[in-house]
Amino acid sequence: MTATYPPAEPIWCAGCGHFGVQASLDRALDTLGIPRHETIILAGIGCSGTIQNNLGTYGYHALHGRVLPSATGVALADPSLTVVAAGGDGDGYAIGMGHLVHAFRRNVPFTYLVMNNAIYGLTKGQRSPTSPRGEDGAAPFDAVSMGLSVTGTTFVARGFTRRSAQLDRLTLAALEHARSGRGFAFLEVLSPCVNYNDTYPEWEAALHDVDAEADYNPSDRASAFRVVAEQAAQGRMAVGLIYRDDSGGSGQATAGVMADGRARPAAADLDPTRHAPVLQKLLDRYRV
Ligand SMILES: Cc1ncc(C[n+]2csc(CCOP(=O)(O)OP(=O)(O)O)c2C)c(N)n1
Ligand code: SF4
Ligand SMILES: [Mg+2]
Repeated sequence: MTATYPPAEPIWCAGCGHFGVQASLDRALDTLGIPRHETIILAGIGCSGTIQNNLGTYGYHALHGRVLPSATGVALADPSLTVVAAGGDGDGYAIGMGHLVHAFRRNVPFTYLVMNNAIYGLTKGQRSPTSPRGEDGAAPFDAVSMGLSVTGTTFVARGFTRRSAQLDRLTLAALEHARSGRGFAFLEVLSPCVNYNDTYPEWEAALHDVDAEADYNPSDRASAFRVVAEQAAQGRMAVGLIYRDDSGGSGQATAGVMADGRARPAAADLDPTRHAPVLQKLLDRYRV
């Protein structure tokens, strides 16, 4: 028997930025004609970690900070699916930070949407790694700079929920990058928490839009890094399509082959029953 579930109503506070992220993702799936039953959203823990209930796709609620290894497994096991990982700055940049570095390195093709509100929203407003320098003296973490610094990174973008037209374009570009097999598409969305950290006005004033720069070249990693660093030194944040490497193969999604021509791990290799005899042999060593 097959059970289907109607999309849930979002549980977010009125005015929460996460509505904008969801709306852009909803529109991007429609624009690209991606059926909901061929899409899976895996989400972390937090207010952001409920988006997977709302769009009529498959959904998976990962352990706190573990959305990226879960999404990596799904993307490798079934390359025909559109795989979207989603979560907050707390989930992705604190407990989940180690996985983010390796997701950039491995460049497995799926999209990662981080709803950055510089706070732990669900647990009522504790500081997160992107909170401004506070009493503890810790500097805020910038995932865009980190992503640019990892060899193997192929897509880095940042949007703002209040700039919905740009966010629509970036979400589309991220999905297309991942779905064409080019690799891991990282899109951080500045998504204010109106309840505990209403940053709408200050972020609006601090943005530097690289998409509006006539001579900005998103395929030039070194100059992308320089622009992001220069803006950060002035207390500003670069938004837009910051870096995209299109050189990875044909970009055509094929079930068995990655963009660079290497074979994907076959679904059969991931079948646990194939490895049952080996596992049994290992377990037998501990028999008393
Ligand atoms: C292992 C574990 N540690 C801590 C928590 C408590 N907790 C729940 S959500 C959360 C952080 C949420 O912040 P963020 O990822 O930024 O999402 P937001 O609510 O801001 O969208 C934490 C620490 C938990 N659920 N599990
Ligand atoms: S507490 Fe903040 S992050 Fe959570 S739903 Fe409300 S506005 Fe959004
Ligand atoms: Mg948060």
